[in-house]
This record gives sequence, structure tokens and C-alpha cells, in this order.
Amino acid sequence: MIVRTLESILGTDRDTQAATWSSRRLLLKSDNTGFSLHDTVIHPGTETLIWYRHHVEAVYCIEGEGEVEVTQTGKIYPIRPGTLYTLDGHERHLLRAKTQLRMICVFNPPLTGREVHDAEGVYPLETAEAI
Ligand code: 9YT
Repeated sequence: MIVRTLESILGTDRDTQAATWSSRRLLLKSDNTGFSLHDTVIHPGTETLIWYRHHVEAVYCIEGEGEVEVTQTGKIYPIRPGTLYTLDGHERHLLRAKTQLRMICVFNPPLTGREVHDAEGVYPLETAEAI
């Protein structure tokens, strides 16, 4: 059994910072659970282009207000606490945070821990192995 607290991973390698978000990665590939699980904070007033070409991500909002736009269709979905969206079609999207958003995110395949988005909003597959 794995027991871990958010407090215990803050400021460690599991606490990843990007320009528009911080991702606290509670479970990673190295934990051998088959998925990764993150407590992610999206900074207020930001827009992030994201395209998980190699992963499926489920995102469950527990705090804040924002929206997600699917770039191919222009369809916009509001996000508030209790909203789940899942990118099961690897949709390229824009995530906008009106206020700070706190999201619980699950990735399959699991992230290795170092991933941040590239210029196209993509996470490479198996970043750690490529280093
Ligand atoms: C909601 C979302 O995809 N935010 C970007 C960060 C990502 N969730 C992560 O790496 O935890």
C-alpha cells in the first residue's frame, strides 16, 4: 500500500512547475499503479494550450472557475467544482482559468514525473527514459 500526503511532496521532484500551472504528482509511473494521479493548480487568468497525443487524461475540478475549449470544434465547456472532463479522444484544447483552478488529474499511461508541455502543448511519451 502506498500512503502519501500532498504536504510531503511539495518542493520535491514530484512538484512540477510550468508557466501557467503547478502539478503535484502524487502517483507516477515508478509507483507501478498503471496510471498517475496529480493535484494540479492552474494559475488564475491564464490560458494553456494542451494536446495529450500520447496520453488519456481525466480532470476533476475541486476548486475554481474556468473553461475548456476544444480547438477543432470551438466548443467551450464551463468548469466549476464537481466538473469532470476526460480527453478520451486526445482532443487538442485550450484550458482557461478565470480564478485559480484546482484539479485532480489522472493519466494513462502514467507520467514519469518530468513532463511539461512542449510548444504544441504535447507531453512526450516516456520522457525519463529518453534522457
Ligand atoms: C488540467 C491539465 O492538464 N493541466 C496541466 C497539467 C497536468 N494536469 C499535469 O501534468 O498534472
